Amino acid sequence: MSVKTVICVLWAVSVGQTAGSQHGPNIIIMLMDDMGWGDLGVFGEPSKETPNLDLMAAQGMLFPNFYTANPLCSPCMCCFWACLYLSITMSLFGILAYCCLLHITVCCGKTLCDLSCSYGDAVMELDDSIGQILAHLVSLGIHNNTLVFFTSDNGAAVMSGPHQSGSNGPFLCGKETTFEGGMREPAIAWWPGRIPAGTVSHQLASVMDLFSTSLSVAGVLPPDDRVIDGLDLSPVLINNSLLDRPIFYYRGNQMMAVRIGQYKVHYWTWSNSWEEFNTGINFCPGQEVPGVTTHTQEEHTMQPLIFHLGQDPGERYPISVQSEEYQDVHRQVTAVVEQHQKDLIPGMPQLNMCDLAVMNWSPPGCEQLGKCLKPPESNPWKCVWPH
Ligand SMILES: [Ca+2]
Repeated sequence: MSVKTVICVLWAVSVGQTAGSQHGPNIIIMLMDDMGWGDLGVFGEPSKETPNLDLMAAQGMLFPNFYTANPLCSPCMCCFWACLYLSITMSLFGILAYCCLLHITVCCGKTLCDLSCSYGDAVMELDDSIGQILAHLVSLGIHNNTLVFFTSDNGAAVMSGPHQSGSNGPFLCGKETTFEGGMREPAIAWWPGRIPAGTVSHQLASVMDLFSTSLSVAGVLPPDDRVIDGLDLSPVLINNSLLDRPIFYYRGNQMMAVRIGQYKVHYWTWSNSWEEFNTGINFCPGQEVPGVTTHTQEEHTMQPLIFHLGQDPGERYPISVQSEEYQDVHRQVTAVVEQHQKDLIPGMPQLNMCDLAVMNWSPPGCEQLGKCLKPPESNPWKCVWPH
């Protein structure tokens, strides 16, 4: 079986930067595709396949409580494009933006079609590349003026099987779900001389914060004609401050859960449909939790499921609704959710277009196999996504 891992690396590099420059810092954001929290040696991956990322964490700040904005690729990527789009209007910055979609055809040094390699091989290639990028920054002498942030767009796609996907460590389920395995991501910030080396921040943080943070470290004010959901993490990066904030877990337009402090409160639960599950697709293989990893969309609005992620990172043991702890958390989170719903301005969906012409009619290598199909005429229509 071949492994196809896609990495999207977004670079925002200020032009003409040299050591000791008076201009704003360079900012590099590295966004991995489907890499899981548990894939990094520094988070406990036993085969230690990420020495460069582990070194990056040792030289920078590790975020064990970092979240994506959505457990699927595209909505998460949008945060970054929005960030870059606004960034290129900045007068202080010259921006070079590259999106490198690197199908890891290089792993094992062969082409993808006849490739036999594991997810671990792809991770090792990726880790090596990141080591080279950081070393290059040092060799250019611009490392003290460059913020590098590493994270992933969603959790590991555990439905693909143990050798074809990454690890979400102790967390429940994976990609496409709003359980921790789908939304909690590995994250490292690196900026020698500014971010204290070897630090761990327990800040609840989100990929959306990278926009506000990038503006802040560049000395640019955010636009004031809209609500910005991300926080400026620069006090966290520089002073290891802790900012009080909730994390909202969305699947499509539905707010599924909220985290405040160590508590996670599920208003809805869903893994995938029975229909899909019965075809052999399991978003939570070996991790079914009755009443939690449900195959129908279950509403718990009146009596949400509450977990203490510090004591129960796998979301297996809901806190008793009779307990004082439950009542306290429920009271607190209700106020947070009411405020959130009051402030929320729904956006217009922009990713609900389908077009048969852009589907994978001609996968790489199909010519050799004689199995290429001719795509139909482009005829996009508005379609409904189930999540
Ligand atoms: Ca992804």
